[in-house]
Amino acid sequence: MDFKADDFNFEEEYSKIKSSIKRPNILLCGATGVGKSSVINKVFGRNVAEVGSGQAVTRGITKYQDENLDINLYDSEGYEIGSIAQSDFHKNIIGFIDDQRIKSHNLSEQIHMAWYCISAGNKRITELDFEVIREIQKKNVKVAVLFTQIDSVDEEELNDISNTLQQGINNIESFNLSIYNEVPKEYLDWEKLMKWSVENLDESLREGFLNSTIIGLEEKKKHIRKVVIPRYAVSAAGIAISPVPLSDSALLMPLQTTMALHIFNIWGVNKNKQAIKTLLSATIISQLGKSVAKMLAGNIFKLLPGFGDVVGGAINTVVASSLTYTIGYAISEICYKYSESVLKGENIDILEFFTFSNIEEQLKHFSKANNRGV
Ligand SMILES: Nc1nc2c(ncn2[C@@H]2O[C@H](COP(=O)(O)OP(=O)(O)O)[C@@H](O)[C@H]2O)c(=O)[nH]1
Ligand SMILES: [Mg+2]
Repeated sequence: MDFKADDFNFEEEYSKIKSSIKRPNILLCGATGVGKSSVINKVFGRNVAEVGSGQAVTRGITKYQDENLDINLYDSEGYEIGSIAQSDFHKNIIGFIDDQRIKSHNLSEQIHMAWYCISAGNKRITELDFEVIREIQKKNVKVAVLFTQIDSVDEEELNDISNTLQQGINNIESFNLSIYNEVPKEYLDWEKLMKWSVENLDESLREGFLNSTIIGLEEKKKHIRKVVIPRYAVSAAGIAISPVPLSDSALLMPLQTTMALHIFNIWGVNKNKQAIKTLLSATIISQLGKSVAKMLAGNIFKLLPGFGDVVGGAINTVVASSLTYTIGYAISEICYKYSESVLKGENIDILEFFTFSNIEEQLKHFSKANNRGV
C-alpha cells in the first residue's frame, strides 16, 4: 500500500479547496489621488489595480477581479476636492452599498468591508468624508479609515488629523500608511490593518481574504494553525481508527498532501503551480512523515498516550493527528520564511526552502514549543 504523489489528483483537490472559498467584497473609498490604487497594490500585489484592468460596474465604481485573487475589490472613482463631483461621490458610494445588498440573495454580493482612504498630506478631513463614513457605518458595513501618504506630514500633523477623526466619529479605527519604505516600520500600520480586517470579516470570508494578500504574514500563519491544520488533524484521527502501521502511514498521505496544497494556497505559493507539483511529487510529505516518525520514536511525544503503540508499530489516533499537525506546522513555517524573503525582494526559488535541514529545524522548533506546555 504505497502512496504515489503522481497518482494524487492535483487539479481536482485544488479545485475542491478553491470552490469552498467565499470571496469577500471590499470597497475602497476616497478622493482622487489619495493613494487607493497604491494601497490595493501594496496589499494584494503589484498588478491588481493597473489602469484599465478593472471593469466599471456602476457609476463611479470599478471592480477589480483577478483570477489569482479570492476577493472582489471595488474602487470608487473618487472626486477632485472642491469639485461638483463631490455630491456624486456620496450618492455613488451609498447607492452602491444599497444596490449590492438588494441584489444579493445570499449576501455574497454585498459589501462586507470598506477602507476609507484619507491622505494625511491633505492635513484635513472634509465634511463630505465625515458624512460618507457615518453613512457607511449606519449601513452596518465595517469601515476603517486609512490615513495614506503619512510620509508627507510630521508626527504632530498626523496626531492632529487622527484626533480630528476621533472627535468627529465614534468608534472608528484608523491606520497610518505609506507605500514608501523610508518610513520607519513602527509608524506603519499595514500589519494592524490586516489584523483588523481579518477580525472584522465573517469567519467564512477570512480565508478568501488571506489567500489574496501578499502581506499579513502573521495573520496567514495564525489562521493556518488555528483553523486549517486542526481540521486535517481531526480527519487524520478518523482515518487512524483502523490501526495502520506507522512505518507505512500511506493512508494518511493523501490527506496530508491535500493539507499541504491548502496551506500553499493561503501562502499564495499556488501562483506557481509547477513549483507545487514538483514539491508534492518530490515527496515532501513522505520525507516529512519519516522525519516526524523518527522524532516520535525519539520520544518527543513520549508523554502523549499512544507512544507505546508507536514503538509497537501501530499508529493510533493521537499519533495520526500529531503527525498530521506537525507536518502542517513545518510546511507553513517554511512557507512563512519563503514569503518573508519574497517581500524583501529576494528572488529565491521556493524549492530551495524545502530542504531536509530546514524541515528538521522546523520540527525541532515545533517539538520545543510543544514540550514547553507539557
Ligand atoms: N508620498 C506618497 N505618495 C504616494 C503614496 N501612495 C501613493 N502615492 C502617490 O500618490 C499618487 C496617487 O496615487 P494612486 O494610488 O493612484 O491614488 P488613487 O487615485 O486614490 O488611486 C501617485 O502619484 C502615487 O505615487 C504614499 O504613501 N506616499
Ligand atoms: Mg486609483
